[in-house]
Amino acid sequence: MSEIKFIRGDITKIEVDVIVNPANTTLLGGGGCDGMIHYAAGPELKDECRGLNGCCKGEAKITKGYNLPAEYIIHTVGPFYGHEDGKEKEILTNCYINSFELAKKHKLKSIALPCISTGCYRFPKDQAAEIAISVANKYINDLENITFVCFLKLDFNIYKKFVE
Ligand code: AR6
Repeated sequence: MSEIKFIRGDITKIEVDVIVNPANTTLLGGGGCDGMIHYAAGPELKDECRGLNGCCKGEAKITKGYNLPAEYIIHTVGPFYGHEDGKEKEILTNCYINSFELAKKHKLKSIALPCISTGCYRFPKDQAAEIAISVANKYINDLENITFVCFLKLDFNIYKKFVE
């Protein structure tokens, strides 16, 4: 049976078909989760990313996972809260939709996602979790397993609140 799970942890350690990377428009790496994913995947990831010519906000692109336990990485670019002309929610919703669509297209069954845009990009955590969960609910019949990986206890507690 399909399920949506919430765990605390480091997304670079999760064994799934695909993890989602909260990247920036260059797709060439950065800080936060993006930095950790590039570090754990190894330099070949950056080589593949160079060929992708970046990514627009709300869109998603796929690469191999290289040294990660995950087979693939879907890179998506979230909104920088307060800098998107009021389109923050729409862009974040698109990040989740396009990530799930890409996983579906590649016939991937298990996907792990971080709390996109809630770190450096400062999206309010409650609102971001609500968007993430509502989009995930629409895709759970297409994928067998959706896991939200919360690095911080604070994020984990917010997700828990939404499923109680
Ligand atoms: N596993 C799971 N979640 C993590 C991990 C990890 N290893 N590390 C951090 N998080 P952020 P953004 C959580 O800042 O807000 C980068 O420089 C973190 O606690 O990584 O989308 C990019 O290159 C937070 O909840 O991404 C962009 O420039 C969430 O991941 C920019 O930051 C997102 O935090 C993107 O900012």
